[in-house]
Amino acid sequence: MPVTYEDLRRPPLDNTALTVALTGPGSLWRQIEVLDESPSTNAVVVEHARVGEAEGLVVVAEHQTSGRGRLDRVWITPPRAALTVSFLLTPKDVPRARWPWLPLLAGIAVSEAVRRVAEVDTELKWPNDVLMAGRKVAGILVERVERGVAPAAVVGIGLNVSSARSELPVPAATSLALEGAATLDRSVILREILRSFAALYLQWQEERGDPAGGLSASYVRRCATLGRRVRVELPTGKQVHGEATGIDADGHLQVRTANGLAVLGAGDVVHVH
Ligand code: BT5
Repeated sequence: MPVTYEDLRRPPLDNTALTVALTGPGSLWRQIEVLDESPSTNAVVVEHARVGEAEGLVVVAEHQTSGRGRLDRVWITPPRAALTVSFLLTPKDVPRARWPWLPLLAGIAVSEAVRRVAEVDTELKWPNDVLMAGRKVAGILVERVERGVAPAAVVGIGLNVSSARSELPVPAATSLALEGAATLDRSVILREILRSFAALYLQWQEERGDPAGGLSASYVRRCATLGRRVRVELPTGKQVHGEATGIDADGHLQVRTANGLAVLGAGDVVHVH
């Protein structure tokens, strides 16, 4: 295949280098697998989870051909222009009711990582969007796999890295390149996201899922949804209007409405201006 300018700007990920950097004694991450192409890294890791794979598997795709969003929506990224990664967790010490914190922890990890290595600020939109200048730079999808005694969670992150405006699927999307990031090195960014997530996850497990120990404050500080007037479109099709006032211990969004406090576990939030 001819080497084009595009290829040079978008070098492949090095599976061995990532493995050396991220796995080893004491690390949450046991195995890193970089696939050239995959329909969906979440689908791959869900399959592994179903057959009993242990915590700490990370699957990254250079190109995802049927990336999943929530509620049957799609996630579209060009080859090597984005990070598309999923990992397997089995949170043993955290009650199930607290698992909705997982996408929030992933959002904090992405935000911390891009701040540290790409030197840019992001805002989180509850529950699963990472925004830059009001546009979505990353999306998070957490799926739960029931498997007897040790249910698993698959956390998927899609982060637009070098995508040009014309390569983004919707006008409300952006990429690190478009927002002036200091690095577009996917390997560096991925390592930092995984390290950051592992530290947050360890703390969350140690605190048995109670976010009051500092995780809640970390999320709230970065969350653009709180204090805003919002319209939340629920999976049932209903809408809730009001002011987003807080996130509870289960990761649910609290909205003060004309009819009292609504506590929401899922939904699409629109920040109303
Ligand atoms: C999400 O869903 O934001 C979750 C996206 C998770 C993607 C990762 S990639 C690795 C792993 N493997 C997978 O198969 N999935 C995960 P949701 O909130 O439903 O947003 C989906 C909507 O975002 C779409 O309907 C589009 O409007 C928009 N969208 C699609 N591709 C996008 C992109 N590259 N950048 C920004 N927005 C996008």
